[in-house]
Amino acid sequence: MKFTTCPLDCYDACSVIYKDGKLKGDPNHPHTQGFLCPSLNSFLKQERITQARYNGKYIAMDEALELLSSTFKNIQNNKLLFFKGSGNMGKMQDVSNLFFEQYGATFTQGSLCDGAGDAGIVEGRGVNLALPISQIVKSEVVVVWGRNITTTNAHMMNTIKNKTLIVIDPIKTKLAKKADVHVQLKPRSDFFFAILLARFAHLEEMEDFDFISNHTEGYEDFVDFFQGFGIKYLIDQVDVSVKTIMSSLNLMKDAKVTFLVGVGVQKYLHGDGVLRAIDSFAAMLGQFGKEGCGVSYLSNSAYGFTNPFVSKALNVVKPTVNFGDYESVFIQSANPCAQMPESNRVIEGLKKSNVVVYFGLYENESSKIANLVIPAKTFLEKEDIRLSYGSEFVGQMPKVIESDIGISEYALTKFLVNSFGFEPLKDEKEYIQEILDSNTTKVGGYLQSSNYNEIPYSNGFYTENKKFLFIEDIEDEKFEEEEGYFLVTSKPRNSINSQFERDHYLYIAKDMGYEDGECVKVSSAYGMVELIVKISDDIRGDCVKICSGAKGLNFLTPGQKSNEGDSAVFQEVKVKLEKE
Ligand SMILES: Nc1nc2c(c(=O)[nH]1)N[C@H]1C(S)=C(S)[C@@H](COP(=O)(O)OP(=O)(O)OC[C@H]3O[C@@H](n4cnc5c(=O)[nH]c(N)nc54)[C@H](O)[C@@H]3O)O[C@H]1N2
Ligand SMILES: Nc1nc2c(c(=O)[nH]1)N[C@H]1C(S)=C(S)[C@@H](COP(=O)(O)OP(=O)(O)OC[C@H]3O[C@@H](n4cnc5c(=O)[nH]c(N)nc54)[C@H](O)[C@@H]3O)O[C@H]1N2
Ligand code: SF4
Ligand SMILES: [Mo]
Repeated sequence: MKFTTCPLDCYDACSVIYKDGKLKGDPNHPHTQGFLCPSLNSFLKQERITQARYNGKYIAMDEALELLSSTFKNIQNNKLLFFKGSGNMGKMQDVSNLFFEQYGATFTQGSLCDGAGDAGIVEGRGVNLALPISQIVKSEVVVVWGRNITTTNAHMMNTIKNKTLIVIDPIKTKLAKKADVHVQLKPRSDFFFAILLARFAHLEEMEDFDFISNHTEGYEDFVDFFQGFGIKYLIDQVDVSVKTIMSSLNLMKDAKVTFLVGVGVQKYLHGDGVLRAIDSFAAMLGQFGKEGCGVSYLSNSAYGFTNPFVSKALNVVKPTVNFGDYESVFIQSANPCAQMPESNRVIEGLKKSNVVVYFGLYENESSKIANLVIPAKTFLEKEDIRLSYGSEFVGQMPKVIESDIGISEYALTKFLVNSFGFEPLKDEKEYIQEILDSNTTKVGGYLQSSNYNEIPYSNGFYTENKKFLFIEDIEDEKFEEEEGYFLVTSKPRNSINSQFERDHYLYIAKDMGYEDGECVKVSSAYGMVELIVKISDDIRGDCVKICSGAKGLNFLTPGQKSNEGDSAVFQEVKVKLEKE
């Protein structure tokens, strides 16, 4: 029996036992408590790439590595793009930085995921810390805001059991059905909803003036700012009843509230403003730095840890990168042909690049387009460690099995630095130890980030004057007038983005003129895809839902970046439907 940690891009970072060729949950872990989700349960069954190939011809790993090295020796250094995704959250994924930086390759900055919201949090708090599970347990009211806990963060369900629950989501999710109040607002209206809550909280005198005067700055400007929005205007924007708004606010009165916010609220140009408005509402109620309260988003898990792989390379913005500008593109742990926005542009760009290298586990849209395919090792076959963006826990990931298939990121990087005569790598365990030693504490037999030895922000915020800065401005390009359905593109139950069992349906409300099983053409200003309809009782009539990982989905989405945070804005688009 050996212990490891799930490597997948997920809030939970489950503690895992590998025994007799099987993966099982670790029943003793205080947060993840023994069960695994459908994705990790299908990990060992998933067909993987077993052999390297070049232009369709199978080759030995040695040959693949020589080809890689000679390709890189024959191009201009800044014409090599290093593109890394989030197929595996292990810290050793970043060891490749050490080669690509010395080589002079171009890196990407920004995010396809949580970057816009993160930027908004940093503006107000200085550093984006998670709320430890140990604090969420102590809260009385939980507000789940644009996060689909039962699907994407399943182990949180235990933590929030028996608490008063408010869900804010345009979809009636499984959790929304169990909630005390479900605010089924219009997509893209969360900024207005946060402002509405602040307006009503002010009228109801719910402010914590002690907290406001000691720990924040700009409250008066915030009041002026939210009072600048008329109540009727705000209610029209969010499209929910006053009764629903008031019942959610009343539940928060004099309670310890935790807000669990997900990426759903910020896949828009103004995503930073949404998170900052949510934070500002929580701050006026004094819900920071105390027991049992706070706002938790996908946090900066690396805060406080040493990063032996930090890179000062030239960066281009990730969601808008033009692959066609590079002679060679090295894709690691990513499937950009499916997961980047504006697939037409991505695929055209990659076709212009002379040598596309795909370094991954599975065949997908990106491995198909690649010239050189190099199989990776799985998390079970290499040394690693992972942090969690959803909790305080740190997971060790020692090698638990030997395998002849694939190569690890460490071994590939070692080959390249040696082949180029660059500074040699340290032993891989040394890097892992360095990360561990920098910021971990053992609590109840499990490692956690030392940042959480105290309640986050209890000693002040991480801004210059240690105070929280309220929002007082928003840049919000309106697209409401545009015709069509809002595109809600959230996470599927049985896959992690494009890995495992992908969900390819178009979900739409009934009585919209479509039937189950029907094929429809979905189009936007960026492209078109044909999908099969599934009627759902859980969706507002003004939206359709297509899960992340659905084939062709990102032909519909805009290759733009958010106002702040260099993040993708997958939902900044409306779509039209046409019958076949
Ligand atoms: N099973 C599974 N788990 C996963 C993943 C997966 O693919 N599958 N992916 C992982 C990754 S990469 C991430 S980043 C996390 C993300 O996990 P979550 O933060 O849960 O993100 P999403 O599923 O994208 O969206 C969450 C919710 O936001 C709602 N939503 C959409 N638009 C809006 C809006 O405008 N306002 C509001 N209030 N809500 C809105 C959606 O209906 C959905 O219920 O999950 C991780 N966990
Ligand atoms: N429309 C729409 N698009 C989205 C999203 C959305 O909600 N809607 N979500 C966005 C978000 S939040 C995210 S995080 C991105 C995710 O997008 P990606 O980062 O592209 O993630 P995946 O689709 O999971 O593909 C990861 C790849 O990593 C490879 N891999 C897995 N483990 C390893 C390993 O150990 N080593 C190596 N070398 N490779 C490995 C696998 O082969 C897999 O194909 O997608 C974004 N795209
Ligand atoms: S994907 Fe998430 S829920 Fe599933 S096993 Fe991994 S960490 Fe746990
Ligand atoms: Mo993500």
